[in-house]
Amino acid sequence: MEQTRIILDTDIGTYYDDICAVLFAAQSPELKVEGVTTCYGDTHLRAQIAQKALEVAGRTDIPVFKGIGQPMRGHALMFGFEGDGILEPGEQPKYEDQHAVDFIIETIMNNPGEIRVVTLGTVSNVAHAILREPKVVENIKELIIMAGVVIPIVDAKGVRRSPREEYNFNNDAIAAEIVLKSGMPISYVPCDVTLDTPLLDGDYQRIRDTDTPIANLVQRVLDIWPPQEKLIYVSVGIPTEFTALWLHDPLVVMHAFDQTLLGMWPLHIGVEYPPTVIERDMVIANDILRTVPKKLPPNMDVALDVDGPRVSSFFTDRIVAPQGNGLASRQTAAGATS
Ligand SMILES: [Ca+2]
Repeated sequence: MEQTRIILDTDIGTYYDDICAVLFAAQSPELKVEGVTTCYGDTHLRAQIAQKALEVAGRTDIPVFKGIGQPMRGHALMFGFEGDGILEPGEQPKYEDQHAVDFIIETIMNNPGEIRVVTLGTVSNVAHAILREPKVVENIKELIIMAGVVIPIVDAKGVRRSPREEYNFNNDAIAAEIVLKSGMPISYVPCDVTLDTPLLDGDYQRIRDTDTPIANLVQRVLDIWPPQEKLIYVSVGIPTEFTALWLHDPLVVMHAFDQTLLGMWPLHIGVEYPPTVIERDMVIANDILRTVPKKLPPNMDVALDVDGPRVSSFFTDRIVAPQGNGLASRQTAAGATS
């Protein structure tokens, strides 16, 4: 089996779904994860969290690199649970010395046409890689982005679930603009689509019923989320209750090697900064990056629909599988024949 080679770029620690994506990737023999790179805010802490997740998964063969924490404009607003339930007090997992941007450039340029980069947070590291070595644009196989909004959706309670000020892009909007306009081959998976991938109750129960280090770690992280979600919403003036455990980030990792889950359409996505009503903060902002479909020649492939139930079961199958999910035996078998 030929493996899909990816770099996983993540703001692991803010929400629950990045660590779920890292563990899903670690448990997927279809993938050769060249490295995990961290973005946004305290990228040192995030690298430690990623390293710990890979240790739990028995995948210390995957190197972890600290990336860019500060957006090109403004400041990183840290929120979320940032490692609670993952790192023990005082625990300091050791990751690589090389910088994430150097690693991304080196890996792409040494393997032209081979490497997919999957971004699960800000696209700061990719933007810096483009600025430092513009040839990554023509040498990357594909950039798969989980970010932004194409068609905002409002739930039955009138709460806008996919806000125009979506955070992965707007936590470093200049980086997002550089990447979206770069000409890289892009698969764009906006959060209005990933919001169709709740972890279903039966699958959540399968994780609870599984007593392995990986399943236990996922359960600890998922258990922390509902009160966090409530605090995040109430802090911006929207009373809400727990909604769902969406599998935003695991979904885009799946798409790297299984293109049957998402309906992808060639579209032109423009980048604009029109005055934007931010209902959550009750202000109008002039610096919010919006991604808007245009009736122009396509510039990327855009996800417009998803098989949500299959995402939930696929994710769960990998999380409840034994550590390594047969990966070592498959690698040995591949090595024996080469
Ligand atoms: Ca993320």
